[in-house]
Parts: sequence; structure tokens; C-alpha cells
Amino acid sequence: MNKKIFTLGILLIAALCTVQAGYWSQNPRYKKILWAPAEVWYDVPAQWSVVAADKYMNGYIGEAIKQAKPQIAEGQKYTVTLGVKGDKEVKKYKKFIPKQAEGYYLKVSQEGVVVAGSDERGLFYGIQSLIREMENGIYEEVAVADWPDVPFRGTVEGFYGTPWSHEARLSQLDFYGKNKMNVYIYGPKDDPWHRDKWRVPYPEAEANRIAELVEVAKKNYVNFYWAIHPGVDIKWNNEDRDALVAKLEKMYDLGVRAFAVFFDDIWGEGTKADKQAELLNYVDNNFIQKKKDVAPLIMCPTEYNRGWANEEKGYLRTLGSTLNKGIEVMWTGNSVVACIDKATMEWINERIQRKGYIWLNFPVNDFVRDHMLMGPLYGNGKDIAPLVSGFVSNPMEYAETSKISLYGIADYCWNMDAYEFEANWHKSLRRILPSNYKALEIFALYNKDLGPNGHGFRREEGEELQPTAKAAIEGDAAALEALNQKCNELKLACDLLLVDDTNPQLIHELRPWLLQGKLLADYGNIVCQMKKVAEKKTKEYTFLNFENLYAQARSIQKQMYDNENNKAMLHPYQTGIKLGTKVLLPTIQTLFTQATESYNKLNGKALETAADYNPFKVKSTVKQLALLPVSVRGSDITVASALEVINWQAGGEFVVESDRPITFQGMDFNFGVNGVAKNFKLELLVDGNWREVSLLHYADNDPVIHTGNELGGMTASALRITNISGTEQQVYFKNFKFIKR
Ligand code: LOG
Repeated sequence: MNKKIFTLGILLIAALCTVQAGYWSQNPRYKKILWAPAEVWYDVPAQWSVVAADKYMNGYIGEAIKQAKPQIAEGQKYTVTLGVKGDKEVKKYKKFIPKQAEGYYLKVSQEGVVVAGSDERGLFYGIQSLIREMENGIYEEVAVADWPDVPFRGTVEGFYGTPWSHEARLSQLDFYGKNKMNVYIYGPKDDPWHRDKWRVPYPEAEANRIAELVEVAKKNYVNFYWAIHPGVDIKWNNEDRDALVAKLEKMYDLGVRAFAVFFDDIWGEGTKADKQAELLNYVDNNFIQKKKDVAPLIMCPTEYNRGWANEEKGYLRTLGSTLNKGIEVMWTGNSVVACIDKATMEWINERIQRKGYIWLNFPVNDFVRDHMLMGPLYGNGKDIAPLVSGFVSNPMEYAETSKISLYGIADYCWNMDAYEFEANWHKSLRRILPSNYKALEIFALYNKDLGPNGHGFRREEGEELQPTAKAAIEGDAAALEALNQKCNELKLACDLLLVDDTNPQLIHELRPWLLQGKLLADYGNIVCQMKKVAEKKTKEYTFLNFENLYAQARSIQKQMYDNENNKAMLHPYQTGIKLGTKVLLPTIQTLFTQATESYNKLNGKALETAADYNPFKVKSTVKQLALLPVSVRGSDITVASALEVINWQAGGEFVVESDRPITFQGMDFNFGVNGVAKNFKLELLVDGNWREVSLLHYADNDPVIHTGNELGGMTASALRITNISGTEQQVYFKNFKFIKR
């Protein structure tokens, strides 16, 4: 064999360039390296012979090993030996095979390769590691023992909005296999046959696609769970019970062998713990258990986070004591969107009398659609593995971009203690776009935080820029130039990414944000230039004078606004396209104002200095509404919608204040329930006095609440909506908009 010894320098280059090789590039990271003799690299042989039982080679294992670099050929000296504990082929290695489920022993050496799984999935995972070890045509000698910390790891497609495409799902399943994740729960809120039409079987075309997904999931050793969401209108009678089982039977016929039942985001009859448990136990006893080849049932409770748990009513304790022991119960943590820690797990596990199954609402962005979430996965406790039965992430409807965080989920769930989020993040960017990973990284730096949102969940963004931003604002010329360079970098990154054709799906998803990113960078460049010329008095005329730059900055502001309102580019729910909102954008805005103020002062001018001004804010005694952001677009003022059920207590108030009086043109809102206008009172604050405005529905079957004609032309500095029904109201906060003159 051709032996190549690389010098340290070359190794460093290998480490820094896009070529990833060796065990440090594995995702998830290995649990235990048993043997790693030296930094010596060997050529991967062109061919090898396989030593393995026929049953593997005729199945998915056979398909998997064919993905490795060497081609299978008979009579080769270099062999790859495959097997599962108990098989004669791997008997010699018995003592190295981890005892944990899905574990494996892998040894790569000059003599040959051994992959010995503790079970078949473990063998598959060992092969994935092997493929990685050899993917660049060279390999290092290594032996590892590897196994997962969390038994069930993966995703729940559980967001509101456009469900993933079939192609996106196929690509996800492949990605899960490669990254050793074993769960995909199918439960997109806006798939009608999952929720609204839960009793109705899928039409043929959709059914065929599901059958194909099941097949591809199997190949990737992923459990495909199909979830049903019956709680919106379920009646607790035999007819609906049988309808539910009949639907699951249909799915079973398509090949599905794992099921979930969701009761999230509902109110009324469907939320009763004892009824839910009775139904689920029935399904468990008469369907899941009877089939013999079906995975344990998963349920998502109505009180799926601590913030919503009503201790007095004891919903969770009822589930805990009533649900069959084998049924898994999902949990999003201390609130809807939260990082998971030991305390929340201890709290929930005690109540449900089993280990909670985590539904992590990250990187889902259905409640902050204007932000793309490309940051690392961080903040979850590294000590929770023994306390969870599963850990799945609810991703964005942008499937390809979500892989950045999912890469972290895979690593974190497999090897929690060793998880390093920064390192994982960099690795993921290289994996997802090797051709342009540096550009992707620069762009991602401005797409981490969620912006203000109803759940109050934020992410770090722009710390690396913070000192520069601060100094630039304080007047430091070098810092201003450094900021200018950052904008150049961002623009360069966007331009490179816009024409990258190696991952078309990724670029397609990012495109609106890339175009907005270019404008943001332009805006930054112009404002830096404005800062430079604002304080200089020049006699001669130059086209690049302050007022022209000012006009250009205003033009860019308008282009960004137009981009956010481009209906052709965005789907109807989209609330805008934002990036850099934590540090970069606010810094540019501040510099814009500073520069304009200095110019005005020096030249006796009165150019408008406000870059972006929002006079509105929300105040609410209804906890779930208190943090909702308000946005202004032209004459439309919109409060962001909330997706979950709002428990609006009797007398609870929702107020939108303005720091200056505005004249109302019109207003309507949608609480998602017919006939509730009578339960609420609307008032406007006119000259210090609250004046009532009537509320009405135009039709019995229309949930939209309209305001009486008296509203048009009223000038007020606040509006207030109060629950006057005397009881708690359950509503959705779907749409809330008013128009000013
Ligand atoms: C929904 C989920 C949604 C997520 C984030 C759960 C269990 N249910 O508030 O479908 O994607 O929050 O908006 C949810 O999280 N409700």
C-alpha cells in the first residue's frame, strides 16, 4: 500500500481547507477513540472484498456499504468485515462492541476494516462513519466504540406554514441516516389530512408519496412516525374513536410502523386529560400492541410546556397516572420555545411518571417568519440525557437551511457531554456548502437572532461586531472603516452565494434574505461614507456630497421596504425579510441619524434624522400577548400573530400605545372563533378619555371582528381591548391590524 506521510503543515492545510477527513470531521463526534496510532494517511484502496452474511448484503446494509469509496470485488486482500453482535463474522471483536443499542465498533487499519454493530442500526451507523473516514480518498488508522446518549433523536415536522416538499423530505431522511438520527415525525400543521381532515384518508398521489417516504426512511434506519391531530373537533364517542383507528390502519397499509397523536394548540372538549388518555390507551391496546411490529405510541399533550401547566386542574398528573406506561409524552420545556435543562425534566418526569420526550422549538421560525435562523444549536443542558426518552427538533419550513441546526441536534443527542456548539456550527456550514462555506458563515453571522417575538426567545448575534460598532458610534475613524469592511464582506458573501449552484435548494431558500443582505450592506457602506463627509465643509461641488448620499441611503431604505413587501417573492404569511437586526442594522441606523444631525447642524439644514421610527408598543395583562412586537409598514400597523391558544382571562387587557396621536382609518382582527365579538370591548384613548368603539361580525360563520363606522377619523393615542365576558376566553390571535390616515 502506498504510504503517505503528511507533514504537520499539510495536515493544517487539510484542516483549514474544505477537505475534511479523519475522525475529527465526524458528525456526531465519536464517543470513544480506542486506537489512533499516528497522523499517517494512507490511500483508500480502489477495491475491497466484503465479509458479511448474505442477509445484510441483500438488504439496506448492502446498499449502504456500496456508498463507500472502494468498490466491492471478490478476492481482494483488503477486506471489510461487517456484522452484528452474535454473528460469526465479528465473533473475534465481541469484547469491543458496545452494549448500548445502536452502538458499534469500527476499526480501520492497513489490514482491513471491521464494522460490528450491537444491532443492525448500529452496524449501519458504523458504515456511515466508515464512509466519512474514507470519503476523501485517504484514511487514518483508527478504532472506535460509539453509541448514542439519547435513544430517539431527530425531527418533528410540526410547524405552521408550507409543509416540506416531498423532495425536501427525501433529502432530510438521507441526512438523518448520515448523521445518525433515527426519528422523523410527520406532523405539519397545514397538511389537511394531518389536522383539519384527520378522519379522511389521503388521496392516492399523497398516499403514494408517504409510502415512498416510509421506504426511504427504512433505508436510512429512520423511524417514520405519522402523526394525527384530531383535537380541534374530536367527539369522545365510539364513532370518532373508530375513525381515528381506521385512519391509522390506512397509514399502516401504506407501510407506516410508528404513530403519534398530537393535542397541542387546541381548546374545549379535545383538551380533557382523562378523555385523551382513554382514547390513547384504546389505540395502544387495540392497534399498536396488536400489530406487534409498531413502535411505541407518542403523544403531544395540550399542556406541553411548564408555562401552561395548570397544577390545580392536574392535567399532566392525570396523563401520568392514566396513560399506558409505554406511551411517550412530548414536552417543549419551561415555555413553548425554550432550551431544555435538568430542572424542567425533573419537573415534568415526576408528573407524567415517565421520561419526557423533547419537542424542541428550534430552529422553527413560524412565529418569526421575517427571520431566517442559521445560528448554532446551543443552550440545552449537557446533563439531561438520562432524563429524556427522545429529543426532536421542530425545524423551519426552510428544510435545507434547517440542516445547519439539525447537524447540531445530531451531535448533541449522540454525544452530549462532548458537544461544542461553535465547532459543530462551523463543521455544519462546511458540510452544507463546501464550495462557499466561508461566504455562508459570514452571511449566517447576521441570521442568528429571532428579533423580538411573543415567546421572548432570543439568540446571540453580532457579539463579534459589538466592540467595533460601539467605537464607530463613539466617533472612532478606524472602527468606522472596520464596519465599512464588514459591510463589504457581507455584500461579497451574498454575491458569491447568489450564484452558487452546488446546493440550489439552499440558495433558493435564502434568496430573499441574500437580496436583503446586499441592500443592508449597501446601506452600511453609504452611511459610513455619510459619516465621513458630514463634518467636512468642502467648497467645490462633488457628486458624492452629503445630500446625494443621504438620498441614496433613503433610496436603499425604500428598496429594503419594497423587498419586504414584494408579494411575488414571498408567501402570504411572510411578515418581512430581516437580518442583522441585533447589532449591524441598529448600528447603521444610529450612524445615519448621527451623520444627518451633524450635517444639519453644520449647514443649517433640517433633513429628517430618524432612520426608522416606530412609535407603537404593546402592553398587555394577558401574559401570552405581552411580548408581541408591532410593525409599521406605510399606513398599516400590525401586531405579530401568535400561533398557540391564548388564554385571555376575564378583565384581561390588550393595549397598543402610540407616542403621538394618530387618526384611525380602519381596523379589523381575527381571533379565530366565530361569534366572539360580544365578549370583547374596544376603546380608543381620545384626549385622555377612553371612548368605546363597537365590534361586530359580518356573518355568523366568519371569525373576523370588524369595528363600527365611528372609528374612521377618530384621533387617539392608544387602543385597548378588554375581555368583558366575565370568564376566561380561549382564542387565537391570528391577525391584528389597523390602518392610519
Ligand atoms: C406548536 C408548533 C409550532 C410551535 C412554534 C408545539 C407543541 N406546537 O405554540 O406547531 O411550530 O409552537 O410556533 C406551537 O410546539 N405552538
